[in-house]
Amino acid sequence: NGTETGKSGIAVKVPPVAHPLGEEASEIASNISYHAQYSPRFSPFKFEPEQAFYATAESVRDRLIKQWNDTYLHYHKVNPKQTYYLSMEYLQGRALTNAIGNLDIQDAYADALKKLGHDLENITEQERDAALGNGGLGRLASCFLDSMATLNLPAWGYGLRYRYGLFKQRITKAGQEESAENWLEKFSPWEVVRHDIVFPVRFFGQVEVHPSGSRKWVGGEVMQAIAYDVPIPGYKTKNTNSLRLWEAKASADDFNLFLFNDGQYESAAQLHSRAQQICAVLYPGDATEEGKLLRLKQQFFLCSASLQDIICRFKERTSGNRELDWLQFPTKVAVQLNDTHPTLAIPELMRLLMDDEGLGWDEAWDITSRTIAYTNHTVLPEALEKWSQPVMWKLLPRHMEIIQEIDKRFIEMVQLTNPDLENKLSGICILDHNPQKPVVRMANLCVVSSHTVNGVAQLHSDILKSELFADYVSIWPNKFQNKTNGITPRRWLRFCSPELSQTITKWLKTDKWVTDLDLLVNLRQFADNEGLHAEWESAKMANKQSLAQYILQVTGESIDPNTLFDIQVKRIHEYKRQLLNILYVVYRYKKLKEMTPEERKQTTARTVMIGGKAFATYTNAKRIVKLVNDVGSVVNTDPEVNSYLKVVFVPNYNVSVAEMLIPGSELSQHISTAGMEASGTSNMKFALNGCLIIGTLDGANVEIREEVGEENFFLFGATADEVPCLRKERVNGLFKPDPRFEEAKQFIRSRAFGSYDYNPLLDSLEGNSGYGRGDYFLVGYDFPGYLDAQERVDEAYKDKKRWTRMSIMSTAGSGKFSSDRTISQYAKEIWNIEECRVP
Ligand code: B1N
Repeated sequence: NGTETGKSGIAVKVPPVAHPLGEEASEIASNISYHAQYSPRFSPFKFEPEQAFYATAESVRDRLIKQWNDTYLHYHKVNPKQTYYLSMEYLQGRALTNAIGNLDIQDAYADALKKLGHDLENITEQERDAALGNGGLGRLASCFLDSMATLNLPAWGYGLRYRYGLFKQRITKAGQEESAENWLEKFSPWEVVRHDIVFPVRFFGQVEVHPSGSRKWVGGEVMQAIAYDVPIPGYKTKNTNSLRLWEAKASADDFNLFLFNDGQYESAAQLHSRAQQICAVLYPGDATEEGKLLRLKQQFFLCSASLQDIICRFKERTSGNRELDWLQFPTKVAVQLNDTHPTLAIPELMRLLMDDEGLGWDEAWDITSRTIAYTNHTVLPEALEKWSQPVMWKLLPRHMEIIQEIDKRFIEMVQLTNPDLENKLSGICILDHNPQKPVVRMANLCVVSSHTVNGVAQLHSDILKSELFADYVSIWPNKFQNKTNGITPRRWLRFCSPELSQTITKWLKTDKWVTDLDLLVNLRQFADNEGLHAEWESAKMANKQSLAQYILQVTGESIDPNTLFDIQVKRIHEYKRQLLNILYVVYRYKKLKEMTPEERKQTTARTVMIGGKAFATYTNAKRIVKLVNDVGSVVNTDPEVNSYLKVVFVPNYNVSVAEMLIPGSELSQHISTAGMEASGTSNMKFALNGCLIIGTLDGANVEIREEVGEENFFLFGATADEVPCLRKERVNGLFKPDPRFEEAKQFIRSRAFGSYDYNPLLDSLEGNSGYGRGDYFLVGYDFPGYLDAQERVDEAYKDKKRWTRMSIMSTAGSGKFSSDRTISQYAKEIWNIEECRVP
């Protein structure tokens, strides 16, 4: 099997040359061997899983590069209108399974690796997650890239190549501990550095006025942006798009040899180390002024490099021997801003068009506002970006002039066309001149400058129109749209749950659902079919067993696959109400303790899994993490109860952990205070995998419930339009808490789960005012309804047939939530781009 014993007596792997395999598999095996030997990154003659992973990835990359180059050339030749998705975050996760699956060569790769003494599944687990994002917004960007390639759309992503991704989470006695996620520690086999794609990006400096009246930004500090490209293959298509990630470097002449030879090593390389700071980490802490400035620099760096590149490509593709027609720009380029984080693309495009290309204001404004569109992802006031005017003047003086001018013209326009809005102007204009804290309101700049603004689920888009952006609707009634989020069915069903996928394909008699997810509705006709039930249950059980295996491995806790697997995984945030979940677990535990052994046997045994990262400085979120772990320590070691209830905190939740959890889930919790979760996307992944949802009428839950049927959704809680009134009632002391809610809190206060002081956390659910106090998130109000919904869950689970039917109906109703549907709608209704298939 290619193993020889070397002189040292150490077994070394010598990859074989010829294989008794199918032609494709043997070609693959020799290609993997070739990379192991001739793309050396490790000591020779080592071919352990890690080396096998890198060699396999490089071999897959070889195949991708051919079609990647073809795609580039094809787009260049056809010159279609192209979309550029600007995002500060991408949560790509692992790429190997996805690439092999999209290329449709799983079997050949599995065979080839077997011959080389390895197991494909085991090899794929060697890959580090690319975690260049925080949560839903970053993962959405990655799902979108997958759909854009699968739909053969000319569309690229632009982002930053962070050296350290989202922190790694470890759970200790003290709770969550963070450490740097060094995903590039070895190297990434997927990125290709383009040494010829380099653009200068300026910071600070001043504006120079020429006698002609034209203005130019000069001086300051200039960094170089260098492109790292990642291939984005589509599913069973040649089209392979690019995710272009920028890295900052100083130019060679910025190294001061004179200072260095004088022994002043740090000063000599000062610009180099400042350049390294820019892409060092995802979301630098913004508690300090330095942190805020660095984040702003990152945002501008992304915008400036990307737009220079886009303009360059426009010139290359369009001009030929004709003279450039700038008015064609919006017919060739669509730029989508993923939230306000890349807002500086607006003044930067204006600047490039006016100061570098010599266009006038009106022309530049026309081009910019026809090119750019903006997606809003949140209505939470603390997440709406506002940048200090003095900081912006210092870092980006020319952009501030432009923003001022946009604001001035907007105000004049409103006064002329909508005089009735005069008293609203101070709220909708861009610059807030509050003398205490003058700021630039980025969302306002986006709305004013974009041709289209969209929310990410119907309810969220309605709230944007009726509340956050209400005053703009009377100015531009047609600017606002909804684009309900979606998820890629490849990663989130086809590849993460091969067993269930096979069952679906067998019963639908086609695998076309992988790219046409609406076909899943055809499962409905078999919802009561015993044959399907048996296969469905066995696929879910296999996934539950793998999940139990995984939990044992990462937590040491053994969980029983015959219990109800109940999961809540997402960033820890008070509005997502993990606290509601754990308070109910505490209540359930207390009731179990009070029961007789006979009574306990009548209950539905559950394993509650909760996972997610808390922002490092978010105290209450970290307290919630600690509480879940403390409750787990007590419940799981209580022999009276632990066969009926277990509580597990799943550490370091990320994309690849999600791929393990979601297929094994039966119930998942999406229980945010109504009106606060813009959409949610894990709700879609769970539903697609036949997991039932217990949830509120928030974000995309509303649409999921419509699609899967209300009888297949465990609904509870206040609605978004009731929330403001309920908050007022609390403030006025009109709220009477349910005794069961008091009982649960009291049980924790009694130190039943250890000596840690949870009073401050529980106090946030009491009192009567303030954000985060006075139970702003209405945990107390929704508690009784939640208990009731949980009882309905227990009842339903006791009837296995009924549960399996609900599970099938859940998958069958998930077709709408394919990101292919979402992206087709963006393409038609916002970007105006068409398929450009590589022949
Ligand atoms: O975007 C997701 C939605 O499904 C979620 O409901 C929403 O919460 C999420 C500042 C954000 N909104 N805002 C952010 C991310 C990073 C940051 O620095 C805000 N993330 C969301 C996809 O639409």
